[in-house]
Amino acid sequence: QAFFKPIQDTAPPSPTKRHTKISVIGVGNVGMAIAQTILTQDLADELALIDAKPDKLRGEMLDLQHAAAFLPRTKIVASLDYSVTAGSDLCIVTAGARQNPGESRLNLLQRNVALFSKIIPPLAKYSPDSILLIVSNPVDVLTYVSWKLSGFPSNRVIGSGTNLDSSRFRFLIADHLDVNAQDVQAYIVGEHGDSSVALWSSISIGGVPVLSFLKNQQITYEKETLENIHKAVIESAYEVISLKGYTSWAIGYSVANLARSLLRDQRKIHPVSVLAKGFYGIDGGDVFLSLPTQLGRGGVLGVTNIHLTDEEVQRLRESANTILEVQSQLGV
Ligand code: 6V0
Repeated sequence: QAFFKPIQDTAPPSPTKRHTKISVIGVGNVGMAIAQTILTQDLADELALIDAKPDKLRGEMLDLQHAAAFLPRTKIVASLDYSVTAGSDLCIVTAGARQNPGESRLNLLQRNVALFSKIIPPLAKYSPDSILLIVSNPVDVLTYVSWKLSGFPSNRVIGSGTNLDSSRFRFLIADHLDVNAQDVQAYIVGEHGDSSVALWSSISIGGVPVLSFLKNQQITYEKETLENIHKAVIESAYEVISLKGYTSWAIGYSVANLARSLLRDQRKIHPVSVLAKGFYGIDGGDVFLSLPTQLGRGGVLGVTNIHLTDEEVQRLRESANTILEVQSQLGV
């Protein structure tokens, strides 16, 4: 029932072009912001959606499909059944209980671990070569849980971690100094949450290291100003949630940016949650937390070895211990 009639001697389609497939698990505020950013940025040939609520799932699928006339061509499918995710290159997990106003991320844990034991095994079964990208909170512990449940090598299990915190950080520094956030190199590492660590020593703008520049110019930079910026980053999520009920746009862009680095082999450095054992003196056990990591088609390509001050190393280890302590109560 071809609409067009082929011209004479048409060769069969070449099988060489790779078909890129992304699955998004959970079509809530976060999953849909990610899905729509993936579509507008033309990152996949096929997008599969999964959720536990059939009406919501079908409604969201149709709503996205109806935008086809305005978007790069992407096949959009949705189902309650995980077979729809088969052959994914990247599985992004956003399903979960939502963080309530004032609720700490760690409180969400027990609810979400039970849920993940139903989500990760079928994903791993249908897409055994995929990269898992975990977004649900508490993201570091759930990335560890996903690593255990999937049996995947650790280079293919990544948490979105402090990628979002770092972009909030870059925005606030840029705003404070009136520069473009894209010119600000700055990392927040460690736990995505209250014990995250701001790496002040490595901040640079347009290649100029900020702290040593200020010292050379004998500008006294009040430590308090710096700490307030980090505090504002930590409070950002709570503030947005208390104002609009959830966060969505920034996490949507930040996860689509990770998807691009992974699937398009960008080899860019992102602060994301990876198996951190053995780095920066973290040796207390298997723990996932965010470190500046190079991402490409193979997943985690490596962790960068940036210089940290003694205080930053100390804080990073404390961040690791906070997560390990929670993990020890899980029995996963
Ligand atoms: P939401 O809008 O409540 O969406 C969650 C979705 O998951 C809903 O559509 C549910 O129906 C679905 N769901 C629940 N159980 C299942 C299941 N077993 N299988 C499939 N789907 C299921 O929440 P929202 O989208 O706002 O947040 C999702 C998660 O992302 C939460 O855990 C947030 O805390 C987390 N975030 C993580 C961020 C990060 O930087 N890592 C940032 C923002 C939010």
